[in-house]
Amino acid sequence: MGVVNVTPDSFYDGGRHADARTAIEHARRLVEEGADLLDVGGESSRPGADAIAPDEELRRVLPVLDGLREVGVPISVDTAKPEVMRAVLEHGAAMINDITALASPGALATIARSEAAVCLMHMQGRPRTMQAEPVYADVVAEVRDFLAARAAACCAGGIARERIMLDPGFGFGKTVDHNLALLARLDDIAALGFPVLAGWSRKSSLGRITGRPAEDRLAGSLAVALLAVQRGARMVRVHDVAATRDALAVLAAVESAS
Ligand code: HH2
Repeated sequence: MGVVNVTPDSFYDGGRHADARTAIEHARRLVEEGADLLDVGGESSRPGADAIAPDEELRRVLPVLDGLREVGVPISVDTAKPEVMRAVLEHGAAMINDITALASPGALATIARSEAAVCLMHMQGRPRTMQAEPVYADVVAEVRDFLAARAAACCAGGIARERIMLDPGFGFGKTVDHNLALLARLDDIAALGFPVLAGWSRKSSLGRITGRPAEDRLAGSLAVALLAVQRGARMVRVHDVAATRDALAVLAAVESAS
């Protein structure tokens, strides 16, 4: 899953493709590099980020969706707002990636009425304050139980199992130790029986581990992509598609030899 942030303030690529034309060019490049799916986002969810109005989010995202109709891969939209979901589904989005796991009133029903896929992500708190002091008794069990409950609510609300994927939400209300515990035991989340998405690309936990700024976290991001797939992730959400594909091709070659 290649990341296309149409924002001025995303933590890594904020402002790099904030207008529709450059975002579309960037998205096409990610597809040429081998992305199977694109995740278009109009609102940053980095720690400390303020929410934006639905109108502004749509102003950013809709022209990009319209420009990507013929891009050849499905488009996911990263949003938590039902009014944004409704509009992007009409503009061809095939999946909604919701960092709040369809918590907003009306969000679940909106997806149930559509044929779209949905990614349900775990987050403790909200982006403005989530990194202040995240606390868990058992992070893996709590995240697993939350995702299981949200998936069950979606199924009960009319969203077929096959349309659902789960994401533990690395970096969303989690310390480095929480993120590492979730990565080490990602197979516990995969055991719920839904495809798992993992998003570590260039995140600050990698900065804590390697001492490097976001621009220099490619090697760390590739290492985590491999580890996540080895532990059961079916999809990785990344900024660097070509390099990630190469790393995963090596992993696949080794696994088919063993
Ligand atoms: N991470 C980010 C945003 N959306 N969605 C899912 N499902 N999983 C993630 O790990 C995830 C996500 C944050 O990364 P990015 O989009 O690059 O930054 P920003 O939120 O600052 O736009």
